[in-house]
Amino acid sequence: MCYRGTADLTPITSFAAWNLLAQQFTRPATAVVLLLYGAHLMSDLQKFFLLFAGTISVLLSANLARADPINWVNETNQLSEADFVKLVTPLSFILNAGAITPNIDGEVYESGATESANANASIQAFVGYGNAGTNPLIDTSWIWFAATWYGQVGNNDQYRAQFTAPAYNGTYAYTYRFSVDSGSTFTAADSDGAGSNAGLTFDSSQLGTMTVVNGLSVPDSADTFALLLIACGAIAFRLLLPPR
Ligand SMILES: [Ca+2]
Ligand SMILES: [Ca+2]
Ligand SMILES: [Ca+2]
Repeated sequence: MCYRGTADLTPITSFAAWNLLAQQFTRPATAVVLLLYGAHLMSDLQKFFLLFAGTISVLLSANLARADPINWVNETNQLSEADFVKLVTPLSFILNAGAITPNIDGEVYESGATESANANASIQAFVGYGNAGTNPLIDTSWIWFAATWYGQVGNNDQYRAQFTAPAYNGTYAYTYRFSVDSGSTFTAADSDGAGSNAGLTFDSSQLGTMTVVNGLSVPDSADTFALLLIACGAIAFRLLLPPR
């Protein structure tokens, strides 16, 4: 039996239900549970507690708050900076907490790599979101989801992705990032174009806006913060918590 909740410990029957309330990453059986949380919550560590069943190790570490570092190359004019990247559509949407987003499309142009009418194996695309007003180039709490090649738009390659909305009401920023060197480096996209082509810069104020409703309220203070994670299997969570 798995549980989630705060005081009531409402039982849930599957991780699919839990997944509606938190980003869940399936891990191999017997893996440890990793609770990943934003660095801004470190001082509130004592506010968390975990309930779990089965043989699970729980690790809480500041180091775990950070995903694998992303090597951003915006405004470097390195060859590996994508020539042109853009969050195309939509630029905003409203949805329920835990719902699946609309299709989100982005485009990339890299000279010699994207022109042909197919995907280029060295190009990777991800769509991600973070708290409104944050900059994905410096905010490691952003959560990213792989996108798939969707089609050819002139010389550009178009990518498409969806993801599960977070549990907390509020506004979030989202955008694309692209790699033209098989994931070694990434170029962040914005809605009016970024990359190494002339006149393009990445602007964290030109991102998509996702508004989440009918979900959990943002805690007013650390004192009102309660249980967020209960696990009953070999899983790892990453919780994205809006700023207070
Ligand atoms: Ca380039
Ligand atoms: Ca192509
Ligand atoms: Ca721009």
